[in-house]
Amino acid sequence: MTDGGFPHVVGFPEVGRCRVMGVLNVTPDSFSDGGRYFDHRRAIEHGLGLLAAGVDIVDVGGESTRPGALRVDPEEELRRVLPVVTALARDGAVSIDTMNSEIARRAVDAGAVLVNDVSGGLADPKMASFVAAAGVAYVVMHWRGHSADMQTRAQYSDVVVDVRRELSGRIDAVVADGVSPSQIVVDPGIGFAKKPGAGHNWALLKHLDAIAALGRPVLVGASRKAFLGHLLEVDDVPRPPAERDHASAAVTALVAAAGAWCVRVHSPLPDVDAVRVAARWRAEP
Ligand code: PMM
Repeated sequence: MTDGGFPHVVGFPEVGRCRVMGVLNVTPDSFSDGGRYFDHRRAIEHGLGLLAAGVDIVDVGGESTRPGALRVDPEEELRRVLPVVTALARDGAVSIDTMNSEIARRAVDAGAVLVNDVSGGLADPKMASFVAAAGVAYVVMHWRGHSADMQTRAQYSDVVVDVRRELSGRIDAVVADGVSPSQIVVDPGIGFAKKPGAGHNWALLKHLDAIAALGRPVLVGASRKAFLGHLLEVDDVPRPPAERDHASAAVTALVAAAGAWCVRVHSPLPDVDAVRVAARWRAEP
């Protein structure tokens, strides 16, 4: 089954365009939005605002994965995300951004329809079997280790070939644990063990077709990341995260035109229009 040229993913009806996922980090220390939504009431308000702006999915996360970040205690992660997932799932599609199968289970019980696991099942050996049993969509991202020291692992002979091979291995592993291919969305992991100045992220974005050739839909999370700050720097000073949204929307237009299934973004208004432009662009013979 296809979705306007996009492979079908369980639980996601056809929309004929790249989807937009709005980021909702319920953390005190995210690089991109600096703890603005740490309070539950503000987080829920922001999530409703994302839905009103036209996002297809709100991605709720309670653990910062910025380079150098330390792990959060699971009790605390649950305390951060559960009330927010519960409230927002009444109004729209919610995904849970977690590497912990117990957090994923509680979020799915509360109405989340997608598990977004930046570790691609590597951080918690129980994640894939949970996702298999739950039957929900599952984002498998390229990951080489926890944020505390991930940038030391940004060594590639050919970043596109290496990321594709490692993602292929993760697909095989989670399918061996019972996940159906129709649940899987793959993600090249922009900024995760990828050096902003080394061109790793640009190579992956430009050659998204190599990732799509794995046979599963592709999600791209480039919004506000350091490689954009690096591109837009002035006098060796990177552009700050909150001033990277125009560049983020440009990436959205390009990857959506190249066939991405979903983009994960912070400030979605331009992206919501950009994916429609890209769909029309793709429809033109
Ligand atoms: N990036 C971040 C967090 N979660 N999930 C997926 N699937 N892909 C990503 O690229 C990704 C992610 C880190 O960015 P943030 O701190 O702005 O949320």
